[in-house]
Amino acid sequence: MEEATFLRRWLFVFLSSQKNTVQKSLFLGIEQPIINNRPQTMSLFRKIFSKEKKETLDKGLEKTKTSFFDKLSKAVAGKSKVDDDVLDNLEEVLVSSDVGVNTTLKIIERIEARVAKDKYVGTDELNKILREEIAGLLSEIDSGNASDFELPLDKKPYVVMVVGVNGVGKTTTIGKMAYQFKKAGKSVVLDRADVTIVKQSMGSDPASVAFDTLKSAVSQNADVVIIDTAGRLHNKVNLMNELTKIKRVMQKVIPDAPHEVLLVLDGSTGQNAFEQAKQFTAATEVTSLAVTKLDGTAKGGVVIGISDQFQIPVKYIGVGEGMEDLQVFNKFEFVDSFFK
Ligand SMILES: Nc1nc2c(ncn2[C@@H]2O[C@H](COP(=O)(O)OP(=O)(O)O)[C@@H](O)[C@H]2O)c(=O)[nH]1
Ligand SMILES: [Mg+2]
Repeated sequence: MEEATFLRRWLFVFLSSQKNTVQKSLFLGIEQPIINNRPQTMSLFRKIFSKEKKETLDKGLEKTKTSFFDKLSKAVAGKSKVDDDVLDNLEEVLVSSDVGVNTTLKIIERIEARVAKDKYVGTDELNKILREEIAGLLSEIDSGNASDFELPLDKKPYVVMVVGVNGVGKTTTIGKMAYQFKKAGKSVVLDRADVTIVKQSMGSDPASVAFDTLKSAVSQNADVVIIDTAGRLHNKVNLMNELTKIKRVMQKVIPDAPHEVLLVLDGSTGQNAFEQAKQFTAATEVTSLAVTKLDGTAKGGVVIGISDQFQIPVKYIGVGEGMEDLQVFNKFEFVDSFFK
């Protein structure tokens, strides 16, 4: 790419994302190793989800999809060939769909490399190329075969600590997870609590509640324990102290707990979700993400951007308010639903 074009593009992306402060300079002069990231095209056509699940996903992504393809068609209007103009417009489309600056630049650079290699790439091929590059990007951080609510066999009870600011959908997501785990045959009897949910009310000490819950889960031989943490985010030190304390207390009962720290993000909050991911990953070791409310936003690109930028797999996505509307994230099905 010519330096001037690059700088122009970079400046645009920079200006369109005032809040994103992550090292943009990383992208100056770095070549993306495209060969290693060849998308697994074949897998895109394998059916992984059931018909019902697929319909739920299609419906949940409808707003994002419609908005994205409207913008995309405007971006290529009157063009037959992917040139610098088209790439500039595409960049705008991706950024305005909340894909995020760094990930957008990555996608654009990859497409640019393909265009340079193939010399003439028609705009009619752009969908296919985008789909492949996005799937390739997602496959860098997760294996992609997930579709069911499963638990590792060697951890019993499996302890999930759920974190995130107020209102993102933690409690709702936990309710759906509990429902799905039970449905997946985790021999759940709510009274005996094979799935134990703790709602930490204001005033009770979160760490001692977590301690009691783990104790009772162990004595009941539960399959999974899901700990709901309070979402008040006073400041980073405060948050770090609180989460560290909860972890330490849990480890008195189960030394390697929590087995999973699930950060819940509201997909409709765009750059705020990126900001929260930054704060929480700095405060504790986040191992997986749940992105909620994708049905309520036209900017579902946040899923692609956040998992790429933070290199944390998206494990669940929320595509509605019903119990069935929490899905195990599968990148192939996601990209497939998005581009079909
Ligand atoms: N449309 C939609 N709403 C959701 C989704 N997940 C959560 N919500 C709603 O978000 C609101 C806040 O959820 P809640 O679980 O109380 O958030 P918490 O404060 O993080 O525990 C509730 O009204 C939920 O119904 C989703 O995937 N789609
Ligand atoms: Mg809550």
